[in-house]
Amino acid sequence: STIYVHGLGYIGLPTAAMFANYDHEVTGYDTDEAVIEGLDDGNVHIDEPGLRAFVTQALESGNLTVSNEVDEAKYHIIAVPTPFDDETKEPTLEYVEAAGEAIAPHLRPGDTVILESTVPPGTTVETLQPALEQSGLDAGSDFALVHCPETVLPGNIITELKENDRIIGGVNGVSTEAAVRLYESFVEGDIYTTENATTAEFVKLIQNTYRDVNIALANELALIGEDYGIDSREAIEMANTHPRVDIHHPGPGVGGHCLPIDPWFLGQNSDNLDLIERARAINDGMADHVVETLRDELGSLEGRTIAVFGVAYKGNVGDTRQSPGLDLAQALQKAEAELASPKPDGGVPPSAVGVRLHDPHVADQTLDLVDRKSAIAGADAVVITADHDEFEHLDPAAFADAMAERVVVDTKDVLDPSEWKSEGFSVRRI
Ligand code: SAJ
Repeated sequence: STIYVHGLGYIGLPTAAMFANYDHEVTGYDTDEAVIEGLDDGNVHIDEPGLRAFVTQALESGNLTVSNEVDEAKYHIIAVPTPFDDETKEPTLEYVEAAGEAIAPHLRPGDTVILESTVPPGTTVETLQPALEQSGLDAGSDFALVHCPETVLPGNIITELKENDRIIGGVNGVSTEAAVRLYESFVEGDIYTTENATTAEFVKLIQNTYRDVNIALANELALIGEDYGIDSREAIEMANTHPRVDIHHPGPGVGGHCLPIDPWFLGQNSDNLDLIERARAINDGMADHVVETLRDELGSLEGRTIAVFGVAYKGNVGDTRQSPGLDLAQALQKAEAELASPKPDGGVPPSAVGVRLHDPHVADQTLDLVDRKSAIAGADAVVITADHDEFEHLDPAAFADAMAERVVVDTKDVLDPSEWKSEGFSVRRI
């Protein structure tokens, strides 16, 4: 086929289907046999609005096929994961390297290799290029090599794939042009080209870093606002009426597999991260702030039961990677561990904090999720940590009846505070 897509995850799969639905012959490849077998049977393994129908259309047209082997293609698009180790702050680039090594034996003069995975600056040239050049061909002169970062928002992937602008940076001009011609077949936004691949990698990372730092500012303003007893959300909204001000929303922390990670990618080969590292720490600190808010409301957390509504990393998605809701659960459990450690006077440790997790979008069996009713029965507080549509119309009267205490902490501004207050709730917001 014309295009080989390496890695059929939440970027690779929609991208493969997109090219196929725009009349290209596409083969989707993944090292995970289960993914290939599933797609062969028409099962779409990524939870994303509209994706099932979109992929089915591509498969049924015959333009998209899947394979568990790599073969020749005019274009190779690499969309493999680049997981990040939270302890060492190091990315794993071995999947990028492995994709390059898998392509090398099938690479021909005139072919084009495009890296879409998010990577630290320099990866296309320093990691992918040598792997591909094991073919004996040279990047730039024999084959085109390009970084073309994806910028789609989970929850709106298909629309954004088409409508967003694209940044394309090749190892030389010929490479860049080859990729521009390919993406022009479906991209309706503008296509911008950069001087080289490293610049394109950098641009992608600073988009997410900008958002992360901006949210950290919003979170810091929320804490300062509390000191002055003002509603920081209202204040931010007012500030944003200025034509050159665009402060993001505060919340329980920043989750997902992009914003909390990409700033660290930026720091892989630089010692100059300062504000960016502070921003990360501020955002990571929001879970502890929610714990403090609960302590403030409930006195002690000893023996309390807290219902956490939302373990997805944001509203209306089922993805729990770097989830603020789970971070909060962990912070509460840490509070629990502190409480449970033996007292210096040898007294009996107090009883633990109970945490119940509820999320209508998450199917993960390992998480011990409970339904709404079981989550709130006898609970001392409810904390909203994801802005799912389902949470907008919760009935405060039902919560008041079921709960032991009437405390709600809305970290995502989804509830109408006056409705809850009229049912006797103490309502805290971030
Ligand atoms: N969040 C806030 N306050 C806000 C906005 C978001 O606390 O004002 C939180 C969310 O609740 C969530 C986290 O930030 O926990 C990230 O959510 P998000 O919607 O900002 O972004 P992602 O991670 O779903 O997708 C981002 C997008 N990047 C930008 O908007 C610059 C998307 O366009 C990228 O393609 C994606 O990262 C990616 O793959 O890099």
